[in-house]
Amino acid sequence: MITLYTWTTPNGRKVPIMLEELGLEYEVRLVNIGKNEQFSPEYLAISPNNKIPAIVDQDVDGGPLAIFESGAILTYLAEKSGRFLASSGAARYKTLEWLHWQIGGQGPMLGQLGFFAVRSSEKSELAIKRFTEEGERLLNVMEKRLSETAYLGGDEYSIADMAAYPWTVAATTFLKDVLVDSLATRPGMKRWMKAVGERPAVQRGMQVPKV
Ligand SMILES: N[C@@H](CCC(=O)N[C@@H](CS)C(=O)NCC(=O)O)C(=O)O
Repeated sequence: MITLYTWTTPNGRKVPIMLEELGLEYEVRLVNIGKNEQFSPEYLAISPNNKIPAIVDQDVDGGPLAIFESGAILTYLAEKSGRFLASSGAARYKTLEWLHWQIGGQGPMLGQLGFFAVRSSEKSELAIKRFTEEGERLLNVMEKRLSETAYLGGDEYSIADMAAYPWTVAATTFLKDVLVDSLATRPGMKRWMKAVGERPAVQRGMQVPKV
């Protein structure tokens, strides 16, 4: 059994998508980051960086294994199951490349844009300009890739797509007034959004957690 610690944010939805794709049994523990529950000593023992998501896999030789950072969790689950990440060769490293692009680029930059342009009551023109430009640049990088390949890692749907999907949804919904016309001007991304968004496991994962 896997325990998933999560909340209703794009980072929080990557792992439930993977767990749904794999059909693994899991239980959800809510970590309400709006109430600072990510700073509780119990949660910090599992996720020392005080962010969601995290998992605890009970079924591991030597005792339960706690993992934080969504990219590490997705890689762990892919290797545990042998699915959604090639075991070697170029396909493996292309998938890891785009997974790390998402974790280090798309997620944090769109997250900062959301903070400065939408959530913050104080509006810093410079910060909004910086993160809007960076957000647009990253979506253009993604568009170029998806105009050449079916999925981010290549021909196959993978953990890189699972990481990028919830943030691309955020770019086209929560951030729609900032990143205007995200999909209208990006046909590769539009096609990919449809293909990924139509997967039943993605639809179920995007509903987790229910609050
Ligand atoms: N690189 C981390 C980012 C996780 C992250 O930023 N989580 C946010 C929610 S989307 C969070 O827990 N924020 C709480 C806080 O900053 O205190 C990952 O991919 O897991």
